[in-house]
Amino acid sequence: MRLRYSDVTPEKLYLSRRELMAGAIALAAIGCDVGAEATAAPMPAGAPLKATPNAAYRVQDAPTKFDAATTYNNFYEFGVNKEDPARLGQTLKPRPWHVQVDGLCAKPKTFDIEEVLKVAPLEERIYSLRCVEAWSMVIPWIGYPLAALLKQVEPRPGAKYVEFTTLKDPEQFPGQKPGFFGGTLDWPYTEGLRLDEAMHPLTLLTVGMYGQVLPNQNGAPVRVVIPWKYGFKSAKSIVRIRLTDTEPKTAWNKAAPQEYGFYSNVNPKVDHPRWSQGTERRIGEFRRRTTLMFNGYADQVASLYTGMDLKKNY
Ligand SMILES: Nc1nc2c(c(=O)[nH]1)N[C@H]1C(S)=C(S)[C@@H](COP(=O)(O)O)O[C@H]1N2
Ligand SMILES: [Mo]
Repeated sequence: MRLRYSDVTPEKLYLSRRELMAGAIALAAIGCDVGAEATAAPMPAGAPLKATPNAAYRVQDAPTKFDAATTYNNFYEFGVNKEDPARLGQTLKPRPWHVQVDGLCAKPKTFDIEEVLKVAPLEERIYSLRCVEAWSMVIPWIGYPLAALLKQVEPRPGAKYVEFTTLKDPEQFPGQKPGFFGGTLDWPYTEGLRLDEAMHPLTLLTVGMYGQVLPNQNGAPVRVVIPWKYGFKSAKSIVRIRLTDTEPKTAWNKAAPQEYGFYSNVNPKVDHPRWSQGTERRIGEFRRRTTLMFNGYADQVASLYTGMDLKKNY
């Protein structure tokens, strides 16, 4: 059975807790215990999360329906189909949770997730997420610049890259069990950015969306969102952030190097070997939109790549 949250229109993004509980009860009533399970945990998915809207960072397009943003997901730890993460996501336990921040830094530290939430004021930013599969969504994320967390550990001058690692635990992520489809990706999922990309003010350490705690299927309890790069750079359910002098290996690059490079900037001029990247389908729409260079953030980020051949560094 496919898990469905109650339908939410873009004009009505901010569900009250009462409405969410009603949704959970409705799910329980149709024989699905996911809602009940989630409400038993501390900081359950669906709990309201306060954040100050940051008007400097909001795309003008209408946000994607909450229902679509939480039922059409890529999260291979739960399966390869878009509906798998919502259907199977309840096995992930986002509390207790720790994030180890280490590597080339003066003050390596393991943060409890409650500490992570308090490193900087939570902001709401409306970014689009453009998947390499040529679809996109517009999502009101909640978080703060990753730079704020990285500054706390004091990166050393030799640090040139940041590696993100997702939790590896087949008990929580059925997709990591051998025989499920264990051969698809090399677990744990890892991703990486150059340090200047990681420190860029657009790079958001993300703990919520749509006014609430991040649902499991969207990468609870903490993920990154890098709005000018394809969605797969935005690693979910992060347990480690490591500063390094060497370009980190990334899960998709290891799986298919000719299709997924390290940089993975949204670039309509560089086709995926199997399809065009020139257009995209916004989830909830039928027409195709023209994909913009750097997903519309060229003014802010193009200077990071001065002198680089972005066809070679795809
Ligand atoms: N750990 C992990 N992170 C991941 C993925 C994944 O499979 N595992 N999929 C990526 C891809 S391909 C996309 S498009 C986005 C989807 O994020 P969303 O489900 O919140 O829209 O998550 C990215 N982060
Ligand atoms: Mo993606």
